Order: sequence, then structure tokens, then C-alpha cells
Amino acid sequence: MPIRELPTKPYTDQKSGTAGLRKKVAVFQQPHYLENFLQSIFDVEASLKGKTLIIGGDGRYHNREAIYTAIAMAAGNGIAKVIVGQGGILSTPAASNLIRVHNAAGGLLFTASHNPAGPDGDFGIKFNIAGGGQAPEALTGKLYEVSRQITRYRIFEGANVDLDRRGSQQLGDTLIDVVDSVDDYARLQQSLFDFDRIRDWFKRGGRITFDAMHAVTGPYARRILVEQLGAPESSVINAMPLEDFGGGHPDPNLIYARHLHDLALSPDAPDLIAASDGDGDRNMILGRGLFISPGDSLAMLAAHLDKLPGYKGGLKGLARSMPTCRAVDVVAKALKVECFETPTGWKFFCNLLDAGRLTLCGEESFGTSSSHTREKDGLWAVLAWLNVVATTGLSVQQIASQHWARHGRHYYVRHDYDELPVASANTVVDTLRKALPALVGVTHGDWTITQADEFGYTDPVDGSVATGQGLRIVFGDAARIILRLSGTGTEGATIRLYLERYETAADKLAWTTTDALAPIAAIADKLVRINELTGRKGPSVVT
Ligand code: VG1
Ligand code: CO
Repeated sequence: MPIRELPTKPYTDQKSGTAGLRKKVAVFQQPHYLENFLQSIFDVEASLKGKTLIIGGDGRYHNREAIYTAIAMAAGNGIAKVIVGQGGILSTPAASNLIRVHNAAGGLLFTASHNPAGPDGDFGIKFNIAGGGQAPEALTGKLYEVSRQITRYRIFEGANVDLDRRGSQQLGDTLIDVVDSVDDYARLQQSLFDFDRIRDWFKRGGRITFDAMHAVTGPYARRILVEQLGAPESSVINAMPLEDFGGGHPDPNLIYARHLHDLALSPDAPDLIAASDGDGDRNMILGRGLFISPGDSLAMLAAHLDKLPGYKGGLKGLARSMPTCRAVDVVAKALKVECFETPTGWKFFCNLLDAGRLTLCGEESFGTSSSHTREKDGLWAVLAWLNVVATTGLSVQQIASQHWARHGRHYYVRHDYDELPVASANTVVDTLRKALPALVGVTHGDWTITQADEFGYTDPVDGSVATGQGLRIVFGDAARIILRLSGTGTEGATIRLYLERYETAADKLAWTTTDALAPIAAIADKLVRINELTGRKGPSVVT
């Protein structure tokens, strides 16, 4: 019998963060480290037995090894069928979609998203549940508990699966189906957008540059933008997925994708410039001469979405994570639909999506998606923008200025302080937390603090509660300062400081973000004192 139960010893650090378990590659390479976490999943989710499981990853270093192990353990734990992307490749939204299309009981996604890859880089695993969403906190909490007591794991020994050959293979009683990584995902996008119209826009000279950053979206973007929509081959850059992402940092923002900002400002800029991250769930959008902040992108898509084929019936509801700017709230009010404020992390949108209360949602961290799947979806956002541009005949610039003229403008920026000593990051948060109660009513410049608290969330669908989700200082509708600790890093602690300012007067809509936010940054300096308490001179990332 090739299925064996092998002894193991628990690790104590298998605690999931904002989006799955993320650690240095070397941590995952410790004996049985991955096996322990996977066995915890099979033990806790007993309902996987006899069902279908989706497996894939973003192609980073260690992806294949992890996938061979996952397949052998799926066979060892009574999974009836494994569907795996060819070569072990699946973008995060494509995997979420496969779970839905095949009615699978769950999915194992090997990714550390935008974190750098390679032997010295990061690795990670997200466990997604039936329906396609990320495991909720109650479940990841149970996984952590079980992983700390694990004593054995089950595996099909000597499995020899060919990941590169499409079609079915048998591993004991388990059927392994290797599928094209793009097919189902491309079919889904085609069902949502007006491909004819976009094709026509390209024929009439419309131009896009999409940067896959040598990560997972290369094959997806090539198939859809070039093969199906007729964009020139040169429209997709850095399209070849590489194990180390070409040594880059596939985090599409104003620091790691600065070259795209420069391209947008150049005389020969294309109409739309976009990028996605390591695992294909983030998106960055720029037009000629202009960067669209993710919060603005969410609001502008919300305002135009009902013009696109997949959304003709209108929008059910909108949502954003707490630190995301409140531009979408303004649109929700205009459209007279519900608007939800959730904690950071896509998993918090999933119950609302399942309950049919949301059509579109997004996060300031370059994440946007709709009810078509249960993950944020980078290429979806790019196609949505392309479709809006092609349908309205407006440029990105015109869409933005019309939007701000009608709804006002939320200036927004995020400051990251990476790799701080944990104690010093905690001091910043604890100091502000203590100061919050005395802040309400205090005036700084033109702004008065109306609310100062720690964000907590009660899920409107299942009543589950999430506490400690970020500190917020609110100046009515006019401005906000938010502080929270990142839950995706693998070294030290990262502080994120979010600044927002809302203006509606016509002569205040065309400032630069830096100028508009300078007074808010000065208030934040006084109230949050990050530089003073950490000894840093400034943020490592401003985006
Ligand atoms: C970050 C972002 C959050 C996002 C998460 C996962 O989390 O802020 O909005 O959902 O990454 O995205 P944190 O805890 O580091 O702020 V991904 O593309 O890394 O899966
Ligand atoms: Co990602």
C-alpha cells in the first residue's frame, strides 16, 4: 500500500496572516514543515474527503516541489479528484474560479503574492474553501491550533505525477487532472465584458501597456489581451513568468512599478497602463499623464460598471476595506446602494458576496474585484477599465476629472515603514491607542477630530467578530489618518500609515497628492510620532 502515515513533530509558528501562511523559503524547506500545515488542513476540513481539490501556484521558487507534495498528500488523504494547473501554474483569481466552476471543496494556492521570490525570498500557502473564498479567521485559527499538536501526516509514497502533460492520471484512488491554466479564467472574463467592443477599440488605435512583472499573469494577459482582443504582442511586457520574478518585486505600486508612472507621463504614453502582482490578484491603473489611486479606481468603476455586459442589471452593493479611501462611499450614496466597511483582507468580503449583497469591492492595496469570483482579480480590473474606456469613448483622464467634478476628490496616500523591530512597531501602535480617547474634539488646522478609535467588525452575515483591525483618527468626511500593522510580512514588523483628504470645491480638485496631503501628514507626524518612536527618517514605501 503506497499510502503511509509518517511521524512528525509540530512547529509552533504556522499562524496565518492577512492572506494565508507566509514565511521565508528556508522555513518552508524545513523537514515536514509544509506536510504539517497541509495535514492540519486535511484534518480540520474533513469534508474534503471524497471531493475535488484545486491546486496551483504563482510559479515562484519552490512552487513545483510544494505542489508534488500537496498532490501526494491529497491522494494520501482520500481526495477523489485533484485539478491542477499545467506546470503547477494558477493565478489566485483563476484558482478561485476553478473552485467555483468545478464545485470543488477547496483549493491550495501556493503563493506569497507580491513578496519577492527565489531561494532567499518568500513562500506561502493560501487555503481557499468551497465557493472560492479564503479560509475565514475561525478556520485559520483552528489550523494553527491543530498544527501545534500534529504528530503524523499521510502521504502517497513514490507518486510520480507529470505536471506538464495535460489530461488525467491516476494516483491510487485519486484522479489527477492537469488542466490549462488560462482556459476557464479567459472564458469567465469573456462572459463579463464586451470583447467585440474592446477589439474594435484596439483596431481604432487604442493602446495598452500591461506589465506582468515576470510573475503569474504573463500567460493570462497574453491570451486575453493579445490573442483574444487583438492588442499588439508588445502590449504585454515582462510576460515570461520566472521563478524569482526576474529578481524584481512584483508589487505594482508607485515604488516598485515607478517605470510605469514614468511611462504614463512620457509624451508617447499609451491610453491605459496597468500591472499585476506575483499571484495576479492586484492591479495598478494609470492613464496618460495620470495615476489612478486604487480607491479612486474602485469608485470610478463603481460609477460605470452597469454599462458593462456582466453588470447590466445594476449594482447590489459596494464595499471597501477600512483603510481604503471613502470615494466609493460617495458613489454608493449616489447609486442608493449599501456600502460596507470591512477589515483589511479579501476574506472579509466573501460572506457579503455569497449573500448577494455586494457586486464590487476593493482595497487600497491595489485590489479590486466583483461578485464573479471570491478573490481580488488583477486582470479583471484591467479589462473593466478597458471596457469602460472603449464603451464611453472617454480617456482615463476624462473619466477621472468628470468623476471628481461630480463626486469630489479623495486625495490618498499610504506610507509603509518596513522591517521595523517588532517591539518598536508595537510601541507606536500602543502609544497611539492610549492617546485616542483624548483626541476627539481636538482641532488641528482646518480639521476637527470627530472620532478616534480602534476598528472592529461584526460580519453582517454570520455575526463573527474581528477586533483590533486598525486605529483610526477621523475628521468627519474631510480627512482620516489610519494606522495598522501589516499581516503579510516575513521579517520584523511593517507599519502602514494611511492618509486621506476629501475636497469638493472646483478649485481644489487638481492639486498634486503630495501637496493636498502635506497638512494631514504634518498632523499625523504630531499625533502618531512614527519617526520619533522608531528612529526612522521616513517611510520605506510611499504609494
Ligand atoms: C496586504 C494588504 C491587504 C491585502 C493583503 C493580501 O495586507 O494591505 O489589503 O488584502 O496584503 O494581498 P497587510 O496585512 O500586509 O496590510 V496579496 O495580493 O499579498 O494576497
Ligand atoms: Co497578490
